[in-house]
Amino acid sequence: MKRILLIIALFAPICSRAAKEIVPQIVPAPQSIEMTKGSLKLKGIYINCDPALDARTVKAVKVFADRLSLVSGKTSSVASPVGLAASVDKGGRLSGLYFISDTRLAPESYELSISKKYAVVRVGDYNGALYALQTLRQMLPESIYGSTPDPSAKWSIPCCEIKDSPRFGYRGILLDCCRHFFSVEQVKKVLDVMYIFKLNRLHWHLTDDQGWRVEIDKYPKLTEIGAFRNGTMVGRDWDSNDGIRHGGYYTKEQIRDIVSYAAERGITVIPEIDLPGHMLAALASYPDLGCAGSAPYEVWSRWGVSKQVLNVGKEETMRFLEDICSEVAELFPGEYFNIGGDECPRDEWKTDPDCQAKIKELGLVTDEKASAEARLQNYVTARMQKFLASRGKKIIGWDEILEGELAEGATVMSWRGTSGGIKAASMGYDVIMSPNTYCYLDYAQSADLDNEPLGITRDPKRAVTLSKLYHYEPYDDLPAAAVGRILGVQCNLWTEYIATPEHLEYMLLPRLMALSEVQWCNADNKDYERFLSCLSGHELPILELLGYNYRKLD
Ligand code: TNX
Repeated sequence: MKRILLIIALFAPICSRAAKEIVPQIVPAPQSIEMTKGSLKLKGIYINCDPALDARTVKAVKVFADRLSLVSGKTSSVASPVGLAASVDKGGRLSGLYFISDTRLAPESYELSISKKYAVVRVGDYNGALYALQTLRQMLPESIYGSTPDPSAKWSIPCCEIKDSPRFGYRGILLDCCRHFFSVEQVKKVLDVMYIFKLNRLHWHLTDDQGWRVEIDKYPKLTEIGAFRNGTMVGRDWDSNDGIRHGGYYTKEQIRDIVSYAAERGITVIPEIDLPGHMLAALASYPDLGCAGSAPYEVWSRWGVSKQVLNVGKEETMRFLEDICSEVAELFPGEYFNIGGDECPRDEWKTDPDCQAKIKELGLVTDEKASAEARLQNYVTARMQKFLASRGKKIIGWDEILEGELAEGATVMSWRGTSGGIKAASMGYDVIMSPNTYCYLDYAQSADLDNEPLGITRDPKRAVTLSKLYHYEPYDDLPAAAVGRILGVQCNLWTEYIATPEHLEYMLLPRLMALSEVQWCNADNKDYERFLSCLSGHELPILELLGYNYRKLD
């Protein structure tokens, strides 16, 4: 007996290490994964596509097969639409990979059944297929992400059964290209890394006080004038200006290119035209749309909230907004349109004759619930909501749109902590949780601010560490009846202090991976230790290979 115990004691560490080694390091962790014995070779194989799969899916499978052939040094080919009979070994047995359309599966979900001879991949829809491919990639050696042949690597995947689907349908990142402009290539690089970690919404912040970034045919000055600023404040010195002209914008053609690049990766791009505040770049371009006594205007060189605001009492201004949104809506095929609505200073409205006349005309009053000016903003929101509905879009707005009375059917993005989201969900509105307390990627990644790049907040308590973000639970403090209203979670990458691609990636990574588990995994399927070991063992080397800058783990 003693000897048996001794043998067990001697071998247990080896066995558990061996067992650990074969558990694939997948982020975000699949909902369920059951390991079985052995592995399946993925070198020089046939990948069989069910004829029921659509052309896009087959194309994505081919992209995978081509990359696999390149790096493994042996051709793997896709048989389609020949169907399931295509690939059998000499003994007539199934072999290779079988991609099967299974419409019983929920949107974006997939199942992988991997045995020593073959694997069956069931996919519910296009995104499900993409995510199955991403999971397969993460089960392979890191060099699958590169384009350098690596024939001596172990081109096989462990036998297992995976059933996977996301917790939330909305899994987003906001990218602010206004405070600093980023090239089309850089936006695509962000989309690429979102795709690896199964994010599916890019909230693209395209207009702000510091720059207008989208070409509008009817109002060319928005990009001639509004897309450039004469310098930027330096560090935290509000009265300084580096004197360097900064700016840029995306042509409609570039936007279409980005939208289709994203769609190929299962990502919907949602534009944000931030209104009626954050509009200095537009006012600098069309000063007639401002409030009485407010001019002159210039595209802002500082951060913060400008007091200068659109004159929404004028019908001309409302038509301007509608025309812009109409052109922008045409560029983005998704169902949502973000109209901003945050941090709108309403002081100028208090004294502007047009705004006051509008308040009177609409019979808006100030009472204990809201000011007449807050209600004027509600009127703008409701009007834009109606207009965009006529263009087939639903609106999303920041939680300020809740002040006063919000029209039904709007989705609220909760940024000032979680309370706005909890309130909105309890009132029956759809909500996207994006609290600055957990989800602000412009906040430092450590409380040790001296060793982090200069950022928007100087308070170490507000740091959004990897662990803090990882442990965010969007259902906390939410009444049970409101749970179904949470569409998902988003992190925001504001770029006041982020001017270069390297810094942008440093702020994004690896926090994007922690976010991916908040968005994808059920609460009981999260495990910070497992997550960290995946990062250091597999995911960070992938980022390295792909040439991303990222913050090293503590
Ligand atoms: C608040 S979040 C903003 C942004 C800033 C950000 C800086 C939101 C709706 N408005 O305009 O960039 O804080 O952290």
